Amino acid sequence: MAIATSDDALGRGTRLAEQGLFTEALAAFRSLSPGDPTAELMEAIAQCELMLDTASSAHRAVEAARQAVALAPGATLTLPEAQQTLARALVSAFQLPEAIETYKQVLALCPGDGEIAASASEELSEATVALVAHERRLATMPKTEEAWVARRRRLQMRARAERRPGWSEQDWKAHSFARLDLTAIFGHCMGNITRVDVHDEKYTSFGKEFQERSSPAVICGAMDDWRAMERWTMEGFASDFGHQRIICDHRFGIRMRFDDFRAYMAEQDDDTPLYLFDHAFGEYPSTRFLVDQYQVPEAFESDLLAELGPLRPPYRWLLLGPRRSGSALHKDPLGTSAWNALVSGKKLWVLFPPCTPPELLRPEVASDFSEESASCWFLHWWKSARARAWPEQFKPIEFLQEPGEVVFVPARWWHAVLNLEDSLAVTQNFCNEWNVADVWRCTSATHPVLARHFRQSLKSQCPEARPF
Ligand SMILES: O=C(O)CCC(=O)C(=O)O
Ligand SMILES: [Fe+2]
Repeated sequence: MAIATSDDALGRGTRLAEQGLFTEALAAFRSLSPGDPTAELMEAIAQCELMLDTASSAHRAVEAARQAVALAPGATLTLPEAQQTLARALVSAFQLPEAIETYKQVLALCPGDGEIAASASEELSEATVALVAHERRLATMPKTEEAWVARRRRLQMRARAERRPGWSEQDWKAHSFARLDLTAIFGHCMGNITRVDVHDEKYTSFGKEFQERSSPAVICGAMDDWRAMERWTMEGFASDFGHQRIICDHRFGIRMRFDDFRAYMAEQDDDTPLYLFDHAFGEYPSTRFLVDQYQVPEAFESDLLAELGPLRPPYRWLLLGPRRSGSALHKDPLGTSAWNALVSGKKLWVLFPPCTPPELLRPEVASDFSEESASCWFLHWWKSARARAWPEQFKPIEFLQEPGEVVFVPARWWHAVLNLEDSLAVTQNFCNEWNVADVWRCTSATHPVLARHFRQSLKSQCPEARPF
């Protein structure tokens, strides 16, 4: 049996880091650090933490870099190199005066025009500019707790006004939904969805059984190994990217700092609260690590739209919403299917077959409820409509989604979702061999430019799939 040596772990960590798998690389490096904290190892840890680029990883990078400096010079690491990593970590952690001091030490250690001196002096100028900007920003920040609360309140009001421009403060609470116990109202639902465990034989034919037949299903067990399941918490997010402005609702151009949205979630008692739908979380430097903390379930790995690269319309969203928020009745865009994985909370889902006439899916007579409010649809209509004798071909599917469960929504199915508890989920829309005809039909009808690129990419990717 091979015995793992520290060299193995170091080599494995380095390889993982080279592939961009910084969290995994850190796990390999950290397995060594208590016993053998060499300067090189602490430097490697600091650099990986810096690549993660979150607030908490910046602080861990500072700590590791300080140790590297204390241990330097190592066999392959010089003191100026270790100091420079420390200075970079201090910049990331916004400890700018200390970073500037450290850059000056680097320059004192290696005067001249070597590579380190050149980059350190450039970074020193950047840090000096950043310090001025930071101090200017600090000067405009509220000075007291009260001023912070007032600022937050102002931002929340602005976001709500952008979302529903005509609504007064009373309109947001007109139905007093906040007083209702949603779980008591909807806890006993039809529950008529098929559940498939990834360990069951049935999962091996999920494509033929569910995707080809366009049958919704819930997949269990696909999220068991997701790091998201333990790491995605409100506290963790706040410490990693509380300052990050995220997209709350791109249709209305609403953006908010994560911390402000978190405070809104905790404080609000709106009937139909704001719901965070961010499709750029894979791109902001401070949140892109989230993409490595979940895996696309095996049944949905193939994605014919992936080849479109930057031309691809938004396709993955981080969903965070307080109880009573949700998605009003809709079909997903461009004939795509979707998977929706719940990390925490509870969601109530209702789905109707694609051919269900839309007029069957809302009140017959005009009522004062807002069309695109999920809570109004559920509480003013679905609560009683669910008891109807539904024609067999339009029979709805209604169920509760629990954490760890992935919902499969086939192309063109109507669906509405209500968060019964504060809920955090990730969802992706996709196109594979089972729904490529739907995607082609929708795309070519409404997005000619995209359709042209899609056609080209389909021809080269899978010449056998010819929906056109
Ligand atoms: O609110 C939800 O979880 C459902 C989201 C959804 O249906 C969508 O993004 O298309
Ligand atoms: Fe949807």
